[in-house]
Amino acid sequence: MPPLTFAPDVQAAREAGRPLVALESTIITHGMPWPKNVEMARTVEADIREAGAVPATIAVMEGRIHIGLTEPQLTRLAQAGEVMKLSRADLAVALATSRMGATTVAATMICARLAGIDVFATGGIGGVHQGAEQSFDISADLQELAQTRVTVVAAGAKAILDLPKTLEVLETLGVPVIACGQDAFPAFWSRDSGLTAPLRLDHPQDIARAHLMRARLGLPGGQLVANPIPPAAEIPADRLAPLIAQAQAEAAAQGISTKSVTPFMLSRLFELTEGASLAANIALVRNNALLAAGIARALVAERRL
Ligand code: PSU
Ligand code: MN
Repeated sequence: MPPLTFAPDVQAAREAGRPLVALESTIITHGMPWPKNVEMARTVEADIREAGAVPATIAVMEGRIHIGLTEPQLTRLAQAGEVMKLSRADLAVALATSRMGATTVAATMICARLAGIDVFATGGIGGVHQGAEQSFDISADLQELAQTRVTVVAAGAKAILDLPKTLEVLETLGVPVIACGQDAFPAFWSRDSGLTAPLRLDHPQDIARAHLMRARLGLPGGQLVANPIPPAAEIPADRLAPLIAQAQAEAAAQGISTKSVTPFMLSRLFELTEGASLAANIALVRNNALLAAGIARALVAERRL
């Protein structure tokens, strides 16, 4: 039996068959600075409730996978200095040794699946890093999408990544990449990466049906739903490009590698954009939470048919 602890409201939702949306915690501990991180987490949870679903923020504490955090747990996690960043490789070690850990997209998918939650909202997924032909830095998030049956709603992937290579790897792994509301694959802070997404579905009901169809076909793996940032919150790609290049050069000069690459790039960009990247980040996560709630509701309705 996996060591799962459900928050009381999540447990009640499970028993009543209400729609649930999983949320990751690495975005809180390694993706945004205190106290904006905890404010974002609370706001996104409230958004999901308002949209008629129940949020379940996932993290590892005291040897248990928590599916849904209480308010004190959320604050403790957001404020803690030493939190492990947990991907598939790290989950069991963190649990076995009772370390506090925040789940990435990959680990959140694993935990959501164990908890029977089909839909997960985040900001951006990990992908193929620029220079991966040298560094081999490809996020475990991509492989997880290929093997764990959870629909992940993200605003595409950041321009700190190599987006064409990220789409190529997803195609190789057989992961459906579905743009919502447009043909273009979105690039996190910008609505259009200049690349066309392989698939497009504009309605939560269709995304829910495709999720269920994968199960009927016996296909493992999830779906990546790429939801563009709202127009008002967008940051033009040409404003970010030189700042991304600068942060990348600093990362290389300082020998930043493996798990530290993404957090380093995120925090440097927050500094270099004087907080503008953070405001956009929060807007897009909220937007993804709303779409995820719609998909979760549609799944409940489809299963009742
Ligand atoms: N991209 C973002 N914000 C994030 C992350 C990615 O725009 O917070 C986090 C997510 O938790 C993602 C992880 O799963 O970073 C990927 O890390 P890595 O590249 O080390 O696999
Ligand atoms: Mn990596």
